[in-house]
Amino acid sequence: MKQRSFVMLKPDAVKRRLAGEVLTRFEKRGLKIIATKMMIIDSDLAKKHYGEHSEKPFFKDLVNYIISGPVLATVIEGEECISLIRKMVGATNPQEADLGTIRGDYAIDTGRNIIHASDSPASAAREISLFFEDSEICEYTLPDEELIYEEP
Ligand code: IDP
Repeated sequence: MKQRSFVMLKPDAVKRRLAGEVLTRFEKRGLKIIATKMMIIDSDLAKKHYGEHSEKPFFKDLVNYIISGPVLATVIEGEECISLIRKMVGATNPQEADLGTIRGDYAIDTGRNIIHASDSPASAAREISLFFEDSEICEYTLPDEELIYEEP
């Protein structure tokens, strides 16, 4: 089933000039970028985005981290792409992330793990609508879909 995931390159990824390299991984996998924008999140949006963690001891640091510089908010589309992207991203703690995953290759600390990706269809829908208007999402067909999918 075709899905959309919300992916965000966090400020450490942008400042470390890793954003292009990470997005390239998704493109090379065959996934389709259908929206992207650089923005500096305000703390209201950060608190909404990470609302499920509001009672956690790291919440304040997490919000401060995510508003500390520009992020690249992105929507990616593809078959079953929510779990596929989570696999590509790797474990929350980069020390536990497999080599070959984004966090396993580029990050060391949980609190500087460079990327966010939706963990379920419900989170994806919520996060996409927090960050994007419908008019900012581009619907288009990739010319090589039959090379990526058995049944495009
Ligand atoms: P996820 O990003 O892999 O989905 P979540 O558990 O949803 O992981 O946590 C959201 C973000 O909060 C993590 O990506 C990480 O930046 C931060 N975080 C999670 N646990 C900790 C922690 O124990 N210390 C510091 N930051 C944490």
